[in-house]
Amino acid sequence: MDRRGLLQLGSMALAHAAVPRLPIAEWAGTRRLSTGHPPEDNPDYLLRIAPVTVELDRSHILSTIGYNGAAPGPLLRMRAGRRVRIDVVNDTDTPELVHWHGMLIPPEVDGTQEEGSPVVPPRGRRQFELTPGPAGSRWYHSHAMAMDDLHKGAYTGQFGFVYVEDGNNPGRYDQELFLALRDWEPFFTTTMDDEDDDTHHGPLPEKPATLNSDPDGLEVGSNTYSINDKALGAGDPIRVREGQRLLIHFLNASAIENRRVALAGHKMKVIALDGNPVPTPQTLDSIFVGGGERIDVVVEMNNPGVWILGSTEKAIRESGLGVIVEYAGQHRQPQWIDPPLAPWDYTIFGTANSSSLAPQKTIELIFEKMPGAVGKFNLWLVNGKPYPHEREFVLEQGTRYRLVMRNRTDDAHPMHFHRHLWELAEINGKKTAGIIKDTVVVPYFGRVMVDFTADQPGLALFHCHIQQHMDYGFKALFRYG
Ligand SMILES: [Cu+2]
Repeated sequence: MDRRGLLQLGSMALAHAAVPRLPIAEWAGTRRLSTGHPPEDNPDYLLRIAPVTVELDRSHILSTIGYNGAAPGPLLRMRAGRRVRIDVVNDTDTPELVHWHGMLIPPEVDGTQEEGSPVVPPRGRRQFELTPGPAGSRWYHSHAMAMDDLHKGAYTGQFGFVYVEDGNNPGRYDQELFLALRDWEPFFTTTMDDEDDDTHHGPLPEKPATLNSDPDGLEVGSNTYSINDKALGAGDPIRVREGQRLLIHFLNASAIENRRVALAGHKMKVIALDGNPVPTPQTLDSIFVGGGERIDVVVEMNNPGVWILGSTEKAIRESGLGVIVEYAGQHRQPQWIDPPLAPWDYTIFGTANSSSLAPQKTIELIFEKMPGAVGKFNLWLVNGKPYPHEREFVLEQGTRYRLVMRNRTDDAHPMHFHRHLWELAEINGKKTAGIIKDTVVVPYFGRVMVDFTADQPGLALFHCHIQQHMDYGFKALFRYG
């Protein structure tokens, strides 16, 4: 390791020591030059991909691949519009890709093989240069294919937050927390204990008249969970005082499942979805976070006690997906209270009319599952076939499109579009506007419409954010004509 590497790791370790509970380390900041471009070969950030151990609790220490010696990796704070150089060092034996989720950046640095981004070679190093934006909660993660290897891609600890600042304060708050929901030690299973029912509201507009009765292939499950790198009860609690306001940035960094979480004894005011402020903030008992999605909430600490923030599912919460929130001077057992569970409905955060152009063209996207069609696994189809598609999805520069996503499967899928932002238009027949997202959960047998302007030339990947679904066909490449 060169001297600079040692310095960077040294400052990172200090930052970790100062904030033990949260893997937050703005460690490259001290090295950033105050004006102009850094000279060539002088990165603003360095990410080192290498084996890490994660101590979920004292008796549960696991081995995975992570960034800079930890999982999650460091919180990277960037300035919207200020160009940065990022060096990625790959200390593993397999090629890697770092994807910058939610950023409007060119395909060469977006971090997917499908779009032609270069890999970081095994035992190699590569520099990426990008202009972060838009402002808000973004994240970075491995975009490597895993297929049937549950020690690769998004199953590993290769994920972390990027917060892109633009100088606008998202409201007054006393503490800012970044909480990533995670599962670990994935395995193949036929029984999925998921929370997809939460996305069901009312009709099932895309339910086929006859259902495929072939037995399902193996999917991926987990019994081990955490928030950031700690299981519920391990690590330090989140310490608060009565009267404080917490700003919490949630991320579902799971490769497997959508999640619903709540903070017992409190309501959460949702102010942003996928890092983008919503037109109509709503105060709710719980939130539903699809794989890859982010939700920013503000919580008024107005109910002194010791509480659990975690999964609304008992088994999942008690297997680690939670964290204790402790008011100053309170010393009782952490309490959980089941919140009333209303169906998750994106449209309540919207407004009546879009300020953007009406869509000029419509693209239909039909999702289907072929149970057990690839050996032990299911095959996933977009418009009748798995990836790759040839020239089905060709965009005209400047045109505003409507995507109509018809989910003819019995799973909810968090669909993600790279390098573009969607405006939600309709969820299962309910119209909305003004909600800007890069990932949207399409309910099972449900229909979601989103609009976007084709203003980011180059290849753009569209896919389900559940790693196994993506690997087995559930993706499509959009190109510009
Ligand atoms: Cu999926």
